[in-house]
Amino acid sequence: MNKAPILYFAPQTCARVTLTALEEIGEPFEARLVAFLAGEHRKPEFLKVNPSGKVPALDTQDGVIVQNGAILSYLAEKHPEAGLLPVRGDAAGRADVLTQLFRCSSDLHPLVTRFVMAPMISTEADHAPQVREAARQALEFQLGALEARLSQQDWMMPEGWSIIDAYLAWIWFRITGVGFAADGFPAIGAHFDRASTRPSAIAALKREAIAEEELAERGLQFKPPAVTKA
Ligand SMILES: N[C@@H](CCC(=O)N[C@@H](CS)C(=O)NCC(=O)O)C(=O)O
Repeated sequence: MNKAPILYFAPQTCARVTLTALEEIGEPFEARLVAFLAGEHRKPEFLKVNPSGKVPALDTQDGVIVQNGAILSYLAEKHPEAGLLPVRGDAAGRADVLTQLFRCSSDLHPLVTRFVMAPMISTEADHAPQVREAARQALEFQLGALEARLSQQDWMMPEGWSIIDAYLAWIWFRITGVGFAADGFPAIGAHFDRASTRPSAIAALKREAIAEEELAERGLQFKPPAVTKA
């Protein structure tokens, strides 16, 4: 019998995208909480799973897979019936799918980190407002292209919903949660609302809520660090 995959995750993080993918697949899996505020992501047991000390990490029958983009590509290939990514017949078409996926994981995610975690990016605490403002400007620029795209089509890929939509929804949740102004991006806002009604998205949030309860009981609930102007 195949072993059920174990997803190492933390609520509110980008592991939500993998969680959504696993819910979309609908097969049994274990969601194992990594409590950042207890430093569990730097403990030897977790570093054996992912030496980078980051979530998501997915322990599968083929070994541990890390990096959201790699995990999502792996799951899409293993479970074609789940339709996580569009299937394209040619190299350029497949590259186009990966381009949109990497936009989220490689262009936008690092900006999300700077915007949300600004006080932890510079060694100088009072640089946080400048770090956040630079990230805000870069996000505004990058999201402009996606706003134009989503003004023309409901989902990131023309074929319909894909896990890339869950990725963008997580990005939107994260940045608007700490004050990114949504006004200039009505198509992305509407996309977020659509993506959030998907049963897999709702199921992922339920799993996160259970983890949040556990963290609250342990006094380890994460709140993004405040940025105060000097
Ligand atoms: N490039 C990685 C980034 C993963 C990542 O940054 N995860 C964050 C949560 S959103 C994390 O685990 N941060 C903890 C740390 O970096 O110490 C991926 O796409 O999987």
